[in-house]
Amino acid sequence: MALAHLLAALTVPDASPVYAVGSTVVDLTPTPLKEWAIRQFGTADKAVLLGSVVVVVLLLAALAGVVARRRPALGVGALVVLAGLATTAAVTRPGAGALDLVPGVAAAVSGAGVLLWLVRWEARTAPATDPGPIDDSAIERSAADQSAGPSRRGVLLASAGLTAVAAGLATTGEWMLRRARQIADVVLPRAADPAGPFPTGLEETVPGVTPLRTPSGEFYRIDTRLMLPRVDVDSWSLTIDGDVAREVSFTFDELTAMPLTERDITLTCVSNEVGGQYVGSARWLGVPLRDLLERAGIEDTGADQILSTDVDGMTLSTPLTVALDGRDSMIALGMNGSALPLQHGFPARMVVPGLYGFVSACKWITRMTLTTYDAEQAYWTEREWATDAPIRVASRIDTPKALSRQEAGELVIGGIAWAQRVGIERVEVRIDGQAWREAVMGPDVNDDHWRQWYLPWRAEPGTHYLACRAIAKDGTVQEAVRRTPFPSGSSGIQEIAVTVT
Ligand SMILES: Nc1nc2c(c(=O)[nH]1)N[C@H]1C(S)=C(S)[C@@H](COP(=O)(O)O)O[C@H]1N2
Ligand SMILES: [Mo]
Repeated sequence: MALAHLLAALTVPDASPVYAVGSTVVDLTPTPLKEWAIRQFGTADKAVLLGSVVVVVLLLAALAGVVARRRPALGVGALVVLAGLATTAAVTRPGAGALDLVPGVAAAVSGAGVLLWLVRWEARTAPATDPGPIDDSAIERSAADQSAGPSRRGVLLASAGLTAVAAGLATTGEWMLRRARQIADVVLPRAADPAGPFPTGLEETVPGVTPLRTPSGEFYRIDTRLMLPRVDVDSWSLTIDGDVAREVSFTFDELTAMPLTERDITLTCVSNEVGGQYVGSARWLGVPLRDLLERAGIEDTGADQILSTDVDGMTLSTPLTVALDGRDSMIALGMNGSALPLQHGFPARMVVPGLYGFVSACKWITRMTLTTYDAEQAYWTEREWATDAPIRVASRIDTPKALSRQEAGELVIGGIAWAQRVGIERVEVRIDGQAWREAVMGPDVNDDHWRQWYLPWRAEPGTHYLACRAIAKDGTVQEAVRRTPFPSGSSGIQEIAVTVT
């Protein structure tokens, strides 16, 4: 297993028996059990899972060893079956190639070899029933000792030595894998089309308001993965295929060599509830989607869908029109001045202003297939979510917090509002069901970016109900009708209660 882990580090990290079996366990675990594990172990869930895989494999291998002392063929067979299962887990991953066989096969061969060697060696140390005539020459005696095979102590030493070698191999492999995951040394060129200066946000003056730009470390994260993929940027590429004039592929270096666009864009998850946290704003740096599609040639395409595939075969659908209607759709390589963090899609992801993430923001993207919605369906489409899912006009109260206690006096009600593609004109606040009052607006970064707002409030003692609604630049008023996130995004007015004392 240790040798396989090291070989995986040198070839395909995900084909390491530990990772391959771990991922398969995750995939086969029923959702309720998965959620229980995430609640129980939090961010340690990954370590607990991988640790369990190692312990279970060691126990099973020990069992195979015990069996092998009496029936070597059976013991070795059990070990080969174990390695075979890990190999199967590795090669059945989407996108797996012939190289994925290497670690598992190496585990089978080296495991079987080592076990046979240990068993044979131990068999030869079995105490001789008839020591035979004792020679009186010391030299001859020591020679006889050797031909009788090694001592039990020798077998123990050999086992300890093997364990040490294995630990060394595994540690080296793990160290190499971690090193390969470090992406800090990816440096991106400047934008040919920069975003321009970024205004100072209200967070400087209105305590409790969401900052105008979300730091990458605080950006919400939504995806189906329990373990982040480890993408080797040197072998990664992005392919455009399907209904195009010519299939094209881009390496990371080829993408960074193209003219890059930089934009401040607010992303939103369709699962965001009214007043929820699944929304974030960042400065994205990337290649315009249109430039990439033009390289593939889409003049005569009959496609209406871009089917994006990530490194693990996860698919997201995006309407082709968003690449061509002039909005700043891009394949982003950078976020807030650095390469994409691993959890936000390193090395590349799609960013489309105005569409919920599940129909646009494919992280760890490797392929864009031009096709039709009739011909092929993406992951969430198969699960009955909407295919055409523009982000609804929405606003959120950040301060004061719902159900909080405040001291009577001069308070400030503040928050954010978004209407990507159109822009936010104004926000209105309703206190205790009275008439809507206009809030003071923060800087207008661009129409694809959220806007901060606040309203000074002289709070009298008692329980108060605060609500907000956004009005977009085209006059659209945030909808009051209550919708659940499924299937095309939540709607409704957020109203919170606060106690003033
Ligand atoms: N490969 C992949 N990309 C994905 C997802 C996913 O599960 N897998 N989730 C999508 C969803 S639902 C959203 S809202 C955005 C969230 O992006 P973030 O995690 O960077 O905020 O990523 C999208 N891209
Ligand atoms: Mo989402």
